[in-house]
Amino acid sequence: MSPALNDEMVEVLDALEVNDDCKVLVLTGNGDAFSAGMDLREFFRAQDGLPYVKAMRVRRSAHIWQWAQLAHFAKPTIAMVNGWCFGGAFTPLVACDLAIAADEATFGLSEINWGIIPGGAVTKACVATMSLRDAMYYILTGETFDGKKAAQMRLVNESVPKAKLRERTAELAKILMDKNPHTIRACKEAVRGVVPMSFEESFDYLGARARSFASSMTKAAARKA
Ligand code: V55
Repeated sequence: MSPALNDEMVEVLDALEVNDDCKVLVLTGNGDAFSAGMDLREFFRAQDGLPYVKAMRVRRSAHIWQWAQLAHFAKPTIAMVNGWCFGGAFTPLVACDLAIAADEATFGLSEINWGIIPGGAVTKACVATMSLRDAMYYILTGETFDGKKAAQMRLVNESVPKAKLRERTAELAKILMDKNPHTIRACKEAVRGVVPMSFEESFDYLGARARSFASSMTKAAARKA
C-alpha cells in the first residue's frame, strides 16, 4: 500500500459509501496477494529524515481508509483474504466487519525481521482479534500461518479452499444484503461501540442508541407515509 494507493482508497470508499448500488463491501486483493502491507520504499524509506509533520501527512490517508473509513463504513464489510497478508494489511483486515480467508492464504507479521514494531494500528488489530498469547507469538517470531490457522485463532471468521472463496463470500454477502440496512448499520456500530466499555456504560450507551434508532426509524416511516 503506497501513498498513491492510500489516497485512491480514501476516494473509492467515500464514493461507495454513498452509492446506493453498493449494499455490502468486499475488500480483496488483485492477483495472488490480499496485501503485502505498507510499501516499504515509498511509505517507510521515503519518510526517513522527513520532518514529523510531513511524515504524518504521508501516513494520514493510510490511517483514514485502513481504519476509520472501514470500521465505520455505513454498509457491512467483508475482507476476502485471497493470498499473502502481511504487516500493515492486518489493519484493513481487522477493520472489516467479517473476514473469510482461503486455506492457502499466508499471513505474517514480518516487522520483527525489519527491525520495526508493527506500527500504525497493526499491533492493536492483532490484540483486538487474536489472544494475547497468539498475538505475542506471531509478532515476536515473525512466523507465518495459513488461513486455517487464522480461522482457528479467530483472526478471520472462517477459512475455505481457495476455489470456494468467492462463492462462500458471495453467499455471506447475500445473507447481509437481505437484512434491513439501517438495522445492520446500527448493530455494527453498537458492536464496535461497546468494545472499550464496561457493562454499566454499555447499558447506558445501547439504551441511548436504541432509543435514538427507534426514533429515527419512526421519523423515516413518517416521511415515507
Ligand atoms: C506499520 C507501521 C506504521 C504504519 C503502518 O506494520 C504499519 C507496520 C510505523 O508506522 O503506519
